[in-house]
Amino acid sequence: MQELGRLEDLPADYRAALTAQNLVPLWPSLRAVLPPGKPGTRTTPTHWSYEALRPLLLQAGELTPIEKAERRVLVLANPGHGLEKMQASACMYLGMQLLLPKEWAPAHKHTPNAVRMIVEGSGAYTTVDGEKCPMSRGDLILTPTGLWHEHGHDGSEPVVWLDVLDLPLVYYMEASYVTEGKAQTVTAEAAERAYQRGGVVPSPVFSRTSKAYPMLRYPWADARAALVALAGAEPGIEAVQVSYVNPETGAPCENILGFSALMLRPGETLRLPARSPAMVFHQIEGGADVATDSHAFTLAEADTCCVPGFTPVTLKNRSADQPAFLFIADESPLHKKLGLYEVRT
Ligand code: GTQ
Repeated sequence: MQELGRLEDLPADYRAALTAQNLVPLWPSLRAVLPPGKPGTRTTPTHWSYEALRPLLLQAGELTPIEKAERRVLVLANPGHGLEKMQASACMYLGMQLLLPKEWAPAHKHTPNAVRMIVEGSGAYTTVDGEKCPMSRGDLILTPTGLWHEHGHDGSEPVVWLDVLDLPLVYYMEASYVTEGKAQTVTAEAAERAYQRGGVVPSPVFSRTSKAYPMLRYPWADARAALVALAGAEPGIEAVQVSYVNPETGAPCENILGFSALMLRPGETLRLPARSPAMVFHQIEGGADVATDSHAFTLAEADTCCVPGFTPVTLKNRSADQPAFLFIADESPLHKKLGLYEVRT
């Protein structure tokens, strides 16, 4: 590829004249913004050990009362982007949030979409759009763009969950903001929720819901049972994976990020081809090794890691006799909507 002229090749007075008129020559930066063959990725494969971060999160509970935090979160920041950017990847934000018994994280709504993957504890709940969603290990709870949400805790032990937001993208778009609100009136308990499963959806008097987000809580017991059943029904299937979808449309459950659960069968090694979106893996049960050509991570239960796009990944279940379960978040709905999605085999 042709080497292009550098900024230093230009006379200083010419450069100053450009700057004075808010003009920039393209050619010194052309190869940086359009690198040949494959994008440059700031996202560095990064691993966060739950065992290592947990004491620091609990310490945050002693150091900062909930009133002074609103959301008591330690952000899982990717050093490749700079920690202060609070990004796991270009479009994904990850945070570990702590709520102590009797605490309340007040109602708000915001433009970024969020989900929570519950990591430990019981007795806490998130109320989303009036629907009270109890939190147990492995549950996925959506708080999509524009829906009111608040977190409460009636139990006796600390509750921790992983927040996944498309905040970096929405912030970059200069579209990120929050609206504060009053405590919501609970209109439905998720235990009695209308949307229990895909395939059969509520349609009273033959009319279907107009809600953009009909299902807000995806209990782990259901997703796990679906994975175990899939593994049993299709022993030859390439990957035992289920996606979290909108039960009305079958589309990804949120607009920008995609979420799925993967079961690695005992002793299984799964090779994922390079795809354009970045990915996050969170270990729900068991232990998996996650490897790229440059990094290798040993995930213990509740550990989280991220991998940039355009990177083949190998996942290996370390147990020869127990399945391992991973929660996966990625940027694929965004890439597909923008026509940028690529798989390289
Ligand atoms: O729980 O609403 O990690 O608004 C970041 C922003 C969690 C939340 C985060 C938020 C929340």
